[in-house]
Amino acid sequence: MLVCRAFTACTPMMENAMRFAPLTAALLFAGSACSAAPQQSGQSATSPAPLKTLPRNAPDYGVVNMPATTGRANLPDSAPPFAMAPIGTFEQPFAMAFLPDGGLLVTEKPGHLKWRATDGTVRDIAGVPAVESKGQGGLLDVAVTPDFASSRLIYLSYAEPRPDGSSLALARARLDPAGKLDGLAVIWRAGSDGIGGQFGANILFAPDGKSLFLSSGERQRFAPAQDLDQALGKILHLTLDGNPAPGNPMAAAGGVKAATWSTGHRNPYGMVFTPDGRLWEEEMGPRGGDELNLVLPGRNYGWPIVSNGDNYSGVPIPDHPSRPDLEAPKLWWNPVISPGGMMLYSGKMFPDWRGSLLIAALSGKAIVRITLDGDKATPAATYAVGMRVRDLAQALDGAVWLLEDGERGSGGRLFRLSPK
Ligand SMILES: [Ca+2]
Ligand SMILES: [Ca+2]
Repeated sequence: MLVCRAFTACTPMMENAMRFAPLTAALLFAGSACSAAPQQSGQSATSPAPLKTLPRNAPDYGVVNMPATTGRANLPDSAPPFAMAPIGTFEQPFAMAFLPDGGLLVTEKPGHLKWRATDGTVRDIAGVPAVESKGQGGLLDVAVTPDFASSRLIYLSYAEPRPDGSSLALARARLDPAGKLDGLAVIWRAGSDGIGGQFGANILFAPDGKSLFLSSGERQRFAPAQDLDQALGKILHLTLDGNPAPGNPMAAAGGVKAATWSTGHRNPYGMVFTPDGRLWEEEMGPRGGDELNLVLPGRNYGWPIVSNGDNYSGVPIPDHPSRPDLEAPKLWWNPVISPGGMMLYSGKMFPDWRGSLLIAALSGKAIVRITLDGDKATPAATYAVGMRVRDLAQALDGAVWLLEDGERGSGGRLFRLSPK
């Protein structure tokens, strides 16, 4: 209850602090004033942190710290080369996806799926599943199938209410042109029901459209990210029906293992395939530990054994170089930027951005642009926009649409970005 109270009563900054903190620290924060949120800046990127103990609810992996010295991606702000036109407002929006005709679907965490038509009118879509709307939970991602024009299928991820808390669920339904979901079916559940935010919940279709990837956050529970029998802190690779995809690294093992693509993630909010077939992923880390990863099948990305950040509770975590057997991030941020959604730009309106990753930064209040060259990622720009950015998407004409984060009771605006 204390955790819930803190989530609902506090400022965006407090929510930021909460999402990094282990539950033990969250309980501490809940009893204090919201203004007592810990500082997110001022931590050296390279100073070695003495290893004391891991959080009490994490196993002691017995590693010794070796500080990370490369890959820190923070840049000074650049002047945005775009103008921002407000074109709508939503209630606690979380994600958006374009339809082939240029219409837009927007999820709102309280459990509403909105359909913005090309003429700008917005209506509610009926038949959305019940969600647990609390903290970072609720109706989360929406994905439009590559063959939507013929199938009219969409996928939704959300916090599903369960007797003992909630579970990340993935559902599929047909979007009737009249504005309702037909044949909604839950095709996958994370299990490990309980409390905790950080669902991840990002849905990405494979380049051939025949399977999908789903990110599943570790829900502030640490150890499950390394437990191969729990679908938390993982990237899953599923068939379009929600079964383990054939050819997965542990396909023969059955259960959660058979569905697992990679392990050791914290709170992965963004995934993108580049045209060369590489899968890039970003995730919210603890204090000073946001990451951009190149995701390879069967690899372990280290959480909570290692992180280039440390816990908000003050407990250090050994940095990635301490365990070279675990995959290090290609880039990391300290101070954190709190990455929300991520997209790959491919349009004509911003020629310089073609092939760049664009990351929505929540606490960073910016669009972060990353250039890619094969398996190398380079920070290119941080465009300060003065608001928490929840998600980004590319419109048919190559404009970038930006969804502002909105707290309970206050709207999150939708903007169209075009060159200045
Ligand atoms: Ca990591
Ligand atoms: Ca660390």
